[in-house]
This record gives sequence, structure tokens and C-alpha cells, in this order.
Amino acid sequence: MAKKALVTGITGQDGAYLAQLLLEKGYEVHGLARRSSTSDVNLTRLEWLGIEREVRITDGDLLDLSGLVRTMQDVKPDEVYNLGAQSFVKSSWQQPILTGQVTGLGVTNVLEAVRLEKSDARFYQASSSEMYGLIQEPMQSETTPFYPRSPYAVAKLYGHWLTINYRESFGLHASSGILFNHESPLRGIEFVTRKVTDAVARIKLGMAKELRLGNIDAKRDWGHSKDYVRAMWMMLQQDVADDYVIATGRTTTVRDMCKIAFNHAGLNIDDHLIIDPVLFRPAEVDVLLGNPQKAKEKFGWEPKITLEEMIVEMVEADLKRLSK
Ligand code: NAP
Ligand code: F7E
Repeated sequence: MAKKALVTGITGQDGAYLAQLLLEKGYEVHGLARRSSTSDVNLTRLEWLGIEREVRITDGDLLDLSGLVRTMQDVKPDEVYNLGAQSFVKSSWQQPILTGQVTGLGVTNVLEAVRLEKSDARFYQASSSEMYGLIQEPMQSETTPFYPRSPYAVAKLYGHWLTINYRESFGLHASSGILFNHESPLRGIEFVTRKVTDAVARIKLGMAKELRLGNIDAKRDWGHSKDYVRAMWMMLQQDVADDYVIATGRTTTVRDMCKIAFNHAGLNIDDHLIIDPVLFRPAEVDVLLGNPQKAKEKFGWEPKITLEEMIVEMVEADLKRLSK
């Protein structure tokens, strides 16, 4: 019998790559997705990977406990991956309550559905390096204290601790992956890497002249979504649930990440980049650098794709998309 997985956030970047990985491993993949009046369900990313017909989509919302319980009853998954969230940090100051409800309380709803209906299902929570915020150690590991700097990060911290609490209180096999930034050609256009690679492609094709950014001195530990969804799956294959940092162990400024994209396209960054104060955040996370040693030691996870390879892949994908 094929194993069954239920993925919330299946229409997002990680949901799409995780679904692809699970299908390759022979899983029956179910995804929770929000219906909208404009398109039934937005399956663009699954279509990009050519797997939209292989996943089974169920209407649902993280705010709706009864729907989640019904989905758990119907699917009876062996593994539940909670990837759904309002995930854009900047929007979380504009919509702090919604972010708290979806990104924070939504975790309680999924954990409750698991506890009420199929408590032996293994659970994965998409925690975030944003929880470290104002960093308390130069390199962040599972033992580094948290200091969240946005409503998004505060909501993620709630979900993180709730996952630990349900593991300790009810014995659920609930693991939390503290994932550092990860990107891909399927990254949302509002995040800085994709904003940059899309702009570079537009400038190259004569469709735009400038790129406006905020704080380009911020540093991030960037990896590839494909590598990171593999870590999610590996976590749930462990006998004992636990929490793991997933990162590359290398940090780069937004400015240097941009240079990789501009250089690849044969463009000079200084001819096109404009700093726009409107794009700065009320509170910034200046630098993140993760230590993935525990994941390496416990289950042999290591990233395979470098930042340079990933940015080049993203620029090429945007050139292809825009040339159509
Ligand atoms: P993403 O592309 O923004 O995808 C978010 C997903 O959540 C989408 O499928 C979205 O559905 C869904 N969603 C939003 N509100 C929902 C609701 N009320 N009910 C049900 N689903 C809802 O995010 P991602 O980059 O794939 O990240 C996946 C998860 O990892 C998120 O929880 C994110 O916070 C976390 N994370 C991401 C990173 C990163 O660097 N990518 C790092 C650490 C943690 P729609 O398509 O309908 O909007
Ligand atoms: O910003 C700076 C910005 O929006 C990265 C989410 O997946 O990773 C992501 O959160 C940095 C910040 O990602 C622009 O100020 C400058 O310092 O790509 P981002 P994020 O905020 O780090 C974490 C781990 C998550 O969990 C989140 O869900 O880039 N920056 N200028 C800019 N950022 C954006 N978006 N746009 C700019 O114009």
C-alpha cells in the first residue's frame, strides 16, 4: 500500500517541490488548497512541474478546523506537512492579525485535526529562521535563543513551540524544521531573489530599465527549495521526532546576490539599481547564518545546489518565461 501524505500550502513554492518529491517516492499525495472565485484553485506551480494531475486537491483553509478534521477523516494520511502560511514578512506588518491567525493559530488547527482523528500520523511544521530575528549568536543552531522581529516571526514562533508542546503533551510524532531562506524559479515574485531575477530578465529583454530595492546590506543564508523539501521528508522518516536547522552555513548580502544575477546576464548593477526607502522594513533582520550540523549528523542531509547555481537557474527560468 502506498503511503499517504497530506500537504497544506501545496500551491506554494515548497508545496510544489515537496509534492514532486513524494510522488517520485511512490506516495499518494493529497493537498489542501483554497478555492477562489477567479480560478478554481491556483495550480500554476504544480503545472510548472507537470504534476497537477497527479496530486489530489481538497478544498480547505487553515482557519477552518472542521474542514481540516473532515480532510483527516477522508485521507487518513501517514504524514502531514504543514506548509501553509501567510509567508511574506513585509505583509505581516500590514496584516498582523491575519498572519497570527493563519501562520500561528493555523498550526493549532492542523495539530488538533491530527490529534482528534489520526494521532499516529507524523507531522512536519514549517518553522523559520526568522524566529532568530535579532540574532543572539553569530551562527544559529537548534539551541540558539529566539528574538522574532516581525508579526510573521512571532506567529512562527508560536507554531514552533506548539509543535514541541503537542509532541511533549500527547506524544505526537511532530517535528519542526527551522528552515533558512530557500528559493527557486517557483519562488513568489515579492521575495527578493525572485524580484531580482525577474527584473534582470526584464532589463535584459528591454522590457524594464530599473530595479528598486530596500535594504541591500541585509545578509541571508540562501539555499534551494528542492534541497530543503528533501530535508522535510527525511525528518519524518526518523524514529523519534525532533527539531532541526536546515541551512547552507554561508551568508551573503542582498547586494552580492544581485551581482550574481546581473553578472550572469552581462549587465552592470550600477546602471539599474535604485534604493527606495519605501521598501525598508519597520524592523529588519540584519543577518542570518545557520548551522545544519545536527541534520547532517542525524540523517546525512546536506545541500547540493549552490547560491550561484540557483540564481543562474532562476534568471534563465525568468528569461524563458518572459520570452514566451
Ligand atoms: P509560499 O510560496 O508563500 O506558500 C504558502 C502557501 O500557504 C500557499 O500554498 C498558500 O496558498 C497557502 N496558504 C496561505 N494562507 C492559507 C490559508 N489560510 N489556508 C490554507 N493555505 C494557505 O511559501 P513557501 O516559500 O512555499 O514556504 C512554505 C512554508 O515554509 C511556509 O509556511 C513558510 O512560512 C515557511 N518557510 C519558508 C521559507 C522560505 O524561505 N521559503 C523559510 C522558512 C519557512 P495560496 O496559493 O492560496 O496563497
Ligand atoms: O527578504 C531585503 C529584506 O522578502 C530578504 C520568507 O520566505 O525567508 C523569507 O523571509 C531580505 C530582507 O525574505 C527588498 O529587507 C531588500 O532583509 O526575500 P525576503 P525574508 O524576509 O528573509 C524566511 C526564512 C521566511 O520564513 C519567510 O517566509 O531582502 N530586501 N530589498 C528586500 N526584500 C524584498 N522582499 N523586496 C525588496 O525589494
